[in-house]
Amino acid sequence: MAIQRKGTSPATFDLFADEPPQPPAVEQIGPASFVLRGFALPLVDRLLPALESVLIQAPFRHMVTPGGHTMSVALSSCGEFGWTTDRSGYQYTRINPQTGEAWPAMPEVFMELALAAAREAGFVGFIPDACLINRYIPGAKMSLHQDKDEHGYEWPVVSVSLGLPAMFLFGGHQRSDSSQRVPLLHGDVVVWGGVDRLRFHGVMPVRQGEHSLLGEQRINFTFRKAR
Ligand code: MD6
Ligand code: FE
Repeated sequence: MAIQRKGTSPATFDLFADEPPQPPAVEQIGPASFVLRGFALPLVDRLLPALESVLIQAPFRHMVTPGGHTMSVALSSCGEFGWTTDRSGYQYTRINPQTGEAWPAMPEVFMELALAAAREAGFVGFIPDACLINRYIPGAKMSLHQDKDEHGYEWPVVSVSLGLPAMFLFGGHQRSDSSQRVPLLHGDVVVWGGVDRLRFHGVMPVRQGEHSLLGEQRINFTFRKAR
């Protein structure tokens, strides 16, 4: 007599019986905010060498906030504008203050990913002019903040997660509003805009771990239209 797996009927042959249930590829986390699960995975082979060449020209460094705190996240940028912070405030600049040179051009594969993700979330025609690159080592975090240093908010932010997992906090329009916890994995892309564009958000301290491609770190790209 054949052994029946629990829950499988003898009359049907379930092709996917051995697969764990898969979460939906697109999760909506706000009226105009979406998590595109694994969306960046097909491009990872091209993203990583492109990232390396950007980092040779504009190495990661820890910046200081206007309040005088050194960020636990290390930053770099590429594209026409780079995001910087120092004691005088946050701003987008054309020149990397660290090197005195223009920020590295946005690699084609970065642009390709940002456009495709924005389109998938309904933001057709998004052309970012800034890509902030964040590196989290275990323990690094990003406190709740709003992305509001751009000149306008008509375009979304596209955020790509690579490497170690992280718990993204997605809050409301007031700092004191409660936050949803959204786990982000290697290859996930978050797109938000419209009525959600100015919602508070942050990242909980990244947990110790080793990613097969990126080692002990999480890398995040956030694409924006700064000007
Ligand atoms: C991060 N992300 O995921 C930090 N901002 O490492 C952000 O601050 C962020 O993911 C705006 C939109 C999406 C984001
Ligand atoms: Fe942000």
